[in-house]
Amino acid sequence: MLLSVVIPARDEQDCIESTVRELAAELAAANVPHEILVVDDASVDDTAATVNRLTSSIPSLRLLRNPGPHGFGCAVTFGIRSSRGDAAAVFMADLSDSPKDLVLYYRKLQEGYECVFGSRFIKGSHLIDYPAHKLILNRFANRFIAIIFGIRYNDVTNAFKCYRREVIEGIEPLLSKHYNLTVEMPLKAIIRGYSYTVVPISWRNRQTGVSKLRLKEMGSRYLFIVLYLWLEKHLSRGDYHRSGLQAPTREGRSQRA
Ligand SMILES: Nc1nc2c(ncn2[C@@H]2O[C@H](COP(=O)(O)OP(=O)(O)O)[C@@H](O)[C@H]2O)c(=O)[nH]1
Ligand SMILES: [Mg+2]
Repeated sequence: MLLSVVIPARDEQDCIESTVRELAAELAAANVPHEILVVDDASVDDTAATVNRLTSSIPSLRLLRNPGPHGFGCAVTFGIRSSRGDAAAVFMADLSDSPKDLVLYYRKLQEGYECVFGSRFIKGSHLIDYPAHKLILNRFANRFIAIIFGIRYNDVTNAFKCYRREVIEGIEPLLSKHYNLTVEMPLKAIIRGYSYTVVPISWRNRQTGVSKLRLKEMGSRYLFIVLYLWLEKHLSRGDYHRSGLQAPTREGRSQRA
């Protein structure tokens, strides 16, 4: 099973090399067949040149350039659609996520799960230097999502997750152009009926560079996608569920096709 690791990167020249090297080494040591796709998104620094240089020594590495429109969601979607793996994981360029946890994700896929989601807020997880204001907003947003969707999973908003190919195809079309994609992908997979498991993961704040997340610009976009998916779950009568169409019968009632 080939694993595609999609890394969106904008202006990450100071960390992209160590991220790619650590990731490639860990996956190789664990014998995980993989490709690493760094999606550069109009970086104005040396991100693309650095990745380009690394491709000669790391054969599993590919540099993709998102032609635009730009944004986190557009870049990840472009990377996922260009990937060739039987499964794809989204991984951050700033090495906030742990390559060891990605190996754990892969093992869970091998057990048969269709999605593997990490949580930074369960027994066994580690959280290092999470900014306090983000943590408060994060816990509020995840609580809200868990309540309105009736799920127990408490870290929907984190991007670092893994999906089998059938899930990636089943959650199209992806609508989010920005960070709200981090919520669209897992929530859609859940409400469309794909199986998932949750494992404890570690997360540490970036050591170099600056955060690109602008919460003020993203708040309404997060709410848009959450409400959109809530409407899909409650009003679409299963039209987008993996189990297929609910064809209307002559009496006007629905039945599973
Ligand atoms: N391709 C692309 N990547 C982005 C964009 N914005 C952020 N990223 C990447 O998304 C990841 C998470 O961004 P980051 O700034 O660390 O957000 P934070 O961890 O929430 O503070 C990093 O790998 C960034 O390089 C973008 O517009 N395009
Ligand atoms: Mg980060």
